Amino acid sequence: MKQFAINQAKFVTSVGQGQTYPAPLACEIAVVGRSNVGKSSLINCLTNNGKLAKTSQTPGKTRLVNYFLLNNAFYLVDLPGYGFAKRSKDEQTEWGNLIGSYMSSGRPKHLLLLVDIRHEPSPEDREMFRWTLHAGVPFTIVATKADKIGKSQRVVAANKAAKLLGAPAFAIPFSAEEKIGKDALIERIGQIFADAEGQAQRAAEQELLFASAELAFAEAEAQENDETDE
Ligand SMILES: Nc1nc2c(ncn2[C@@H]2O[C@H](COP(=O)(O)OP(=O)(O)O)[C@@H](O)[C@H]2O)c(=O)[nH]1
Ligand SMILES: [Mg+2]
Repeated sequence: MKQFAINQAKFVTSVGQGQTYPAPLACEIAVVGRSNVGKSSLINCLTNNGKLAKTSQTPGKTRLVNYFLLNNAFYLVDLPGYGFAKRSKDEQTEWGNLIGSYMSSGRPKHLLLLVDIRHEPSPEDREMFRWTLHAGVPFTIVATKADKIGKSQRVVAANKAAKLLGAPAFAIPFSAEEKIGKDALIERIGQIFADAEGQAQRAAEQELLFASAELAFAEAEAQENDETDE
């Protein structure tokens, strides 16, 4: 099979609380994690475009759900980060509402949960993980900034971070800086995309089946009525 690649990426739109999301696609993958964990850098790395998602702004400044269209086929979504201490209560509520409505919208087909490979997950990381389980959205854990630790420790540290989050002990070690784990993550995205397309296809086939069965049923009923009329 031809290897999956990301060869096209463009910004679509930013969505704030109460605003309309873009027309849905079969596959939508959201990038989740605390401010500064490396969400935007990861998106830029995957798309080979250093300017696509804005990086290293004042942490917490990104308050919008940013949509990117990849390969003209699926969305990669940059979600606003959490865990910025200087945030006011109002801002935290705003963040909670935005993420809450996004998570329960049925739009995300998969979440990339980002944790820093060097640090124990924060209470907010764990909270976000519980939210993910609650929403029932499949996820992949990505341990960012893997360049910051020795090569021999990366796999162990990444898996440990996943375990501390409360998940099965598996995470992809990743570095936007040194492109560590880039191929692995692109391959994973390829699988997610293929699954989502397959699911959408099956749903469409099922709908067609229902429609034709309903039609046949209505026709049979009409014929039966004709016969009793005679
Ligand atoms: N060493 C290293 N630094 C990174 C990596 N990814 C992101 N950063 C840095 O971490 C900071 C926050 O990155 P950003 O992508 O804006 O994080 P976001 O807030 O989660 O979107 C920036 O200064 C980045 O340069 C990485 O893989 N390795
Ligand atoms: Mg960002």
